[in-house]
Amino acid sequence: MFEDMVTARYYEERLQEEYLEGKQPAFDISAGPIPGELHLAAGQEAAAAGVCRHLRDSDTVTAPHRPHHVAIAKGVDLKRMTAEIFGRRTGLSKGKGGHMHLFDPDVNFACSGIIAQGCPPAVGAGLAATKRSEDSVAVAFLGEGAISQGAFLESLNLAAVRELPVIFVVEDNDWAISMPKDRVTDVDDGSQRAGGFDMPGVRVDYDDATAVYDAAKEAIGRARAGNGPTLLEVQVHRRMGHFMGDPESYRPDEDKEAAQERDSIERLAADLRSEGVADDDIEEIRERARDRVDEAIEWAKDQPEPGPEEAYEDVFVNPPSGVTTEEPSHELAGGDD
Ligand SMILES: Cc1ncc(C[n+]2csc(CCOP(=O)(O)OP(=O)(O)O)c2C)c(N)n1
Ligand SMILES: [Mg+2]
Repeated sequence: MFEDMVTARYYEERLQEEYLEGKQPAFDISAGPIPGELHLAAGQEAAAAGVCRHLRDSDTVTAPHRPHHVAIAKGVDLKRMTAEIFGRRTGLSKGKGGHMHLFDPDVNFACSGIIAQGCPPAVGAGLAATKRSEDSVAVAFLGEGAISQGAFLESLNLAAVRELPVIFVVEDNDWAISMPKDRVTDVDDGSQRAGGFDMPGVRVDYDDATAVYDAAKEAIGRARAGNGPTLLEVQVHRRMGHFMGDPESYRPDEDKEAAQERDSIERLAADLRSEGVADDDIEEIRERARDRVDEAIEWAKDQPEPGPEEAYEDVFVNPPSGVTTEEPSHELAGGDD
């Protein structure tokens, strides 16, 4: 878990540097080697690490728009994921998806920029496992801002009614972009949603990887044994803005400071030390993580970009409606003009 967490944190620190290249001083979101939005998960690593430690490659995980820590903990290929984020041809989605659309069928991982969108496919994966008499499980990660979405509530219902092996993991970082939780949800504890569907609801109040691990062990064991779904909420902390470049002018300073003060990585490091793990061994894990990340980023930056003609490949409609490869016809366009 510690290695997954430090890998995710360092990975995102490196992505930040790459992302900012060429975007400043006026913050041009389309400039630089990683154009578009970038949502970082610093402060949320414990949720992913504690849950995914119990998973096999054959288990399915869906994640939302803040996916890197989950993808890393699920074992997504780091090089191909990085190439995807840089928009390169060898990326997981051939460079067409970017950081919010990482798909890795080798380890059954998918994510989406549409919040709560991962819930129905996770229920589908759970249903498929049941029909095939396999003991695979599916885990849908989502933010607390998505717990009133229809897709989430309908997924809870179907998973409960069919007793499917699905675990819904809510990462409660208290914010949905600039919207504090208490302005959009009346319950403090999102796991209470489970009660309405007659499924267990569990909340881990602190972003302690070990506590998440214990709670997830029970939920995943339950699902694997054919005893149905669980809703697990984990209190995490958003150490950064909603996306890179977010000035966070809406966020009280005390809240920002509180998020900086509690760091689940340092907490786990302290736990490891108290269990007798030597400082050198902890440092070795950090170094191995840094080397792996640096190598993935260097590799990805060397990869070719897709050609314009590849835009029409791997799409449902080809060519997309209204697009033709033929030269425009002047006659059709209106005679002499
Ligand atoms: C269905 C849908 N509505 C709105 C958005 C725009 N949007 C992107 S992120 C976000 C807030 C998400 O908050 P939360 O679920 O708490 O996740 P967090 O960003 O805190 O990780 C919104 C509203 C979206 N992506 N999808
Ligand atoms: Mg949130």
